[in-house]
Amino acid sequence: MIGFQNLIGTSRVRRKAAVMNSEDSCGTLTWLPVSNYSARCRYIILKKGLNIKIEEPTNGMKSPEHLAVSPFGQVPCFQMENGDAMIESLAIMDYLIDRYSDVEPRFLPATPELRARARMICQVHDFHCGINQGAMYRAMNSPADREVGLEKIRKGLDVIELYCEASPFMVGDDLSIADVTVFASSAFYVFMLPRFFGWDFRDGRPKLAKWFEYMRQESPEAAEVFNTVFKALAAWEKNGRWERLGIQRVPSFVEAEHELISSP
Ligand SMILES: N[C@@H](CCC(=O)N[C@@H](CS)C(=O)NCC(=O)O)C(=O)O
Repeated sequence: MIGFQNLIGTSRVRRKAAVMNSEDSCGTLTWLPVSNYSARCRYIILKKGLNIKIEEPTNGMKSPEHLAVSPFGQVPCFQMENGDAMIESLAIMDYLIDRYSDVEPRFLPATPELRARARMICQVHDFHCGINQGAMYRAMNSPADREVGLEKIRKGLDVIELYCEASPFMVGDDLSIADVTVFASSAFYVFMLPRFFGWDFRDGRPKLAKWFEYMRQESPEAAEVFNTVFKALAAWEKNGRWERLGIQRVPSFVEAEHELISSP
């Protein structure tokens, strides 16, 4: 079991004393380092400085132990203080934001309109980019199917570009679930798209490019979340994941030093 305090010790977050000092954890997040959906929950946990245990599935994703708390055999899932388990990362994020609404940052834009827009961006991400993300790293029936999936991700990103304010956040003046969601997945886009498919998610999307430059430096927690996913993908590549799929690195791809984020 890894408490976040063991992973990162330099949070500038203002914390509620009861949350910081409690010996008892306020729940358990089950995750995998490569999981972007887990990463967005973890971002909130780290930024708020919550005393939540973070652990990997007991005996693997499809074990009876994990299926008992996560019926689809997926991550993330969250076990609350009262023992109830919940799945679906958006719901977990909502719960953490609501339950710890008095702990900064609140992840709530200032008005109902902005809050609705933040959630809309999350849902555009989930229903267009997230649902098709396997096209970047899973076996598909054919190269044409893979291209269809990638095209849907492109279209989802185009729509997110439309709504992104880059102010510097996605929406309004505050960090929100929209930033957390797209930033967690940006580790996927930065790692996989240029290496294996020859495009950059920022190209032709100036607001997303500006927003990403800000988010890269947003906080040590943001950097930690991004780098964890990125390094897990690098381990996948080292283990031959894309070779086994018959996908080679794009010959012109040049590894850039600044892809991993140095902690601000
Ligand atoms: N809608 C779910 C999606 C969760 C999901 O797809 N998790 C991935 C990891 S990022 C997973 O567990 N994949 C393994 C599988 O589906 O077998 C959520 O938002 O939590």
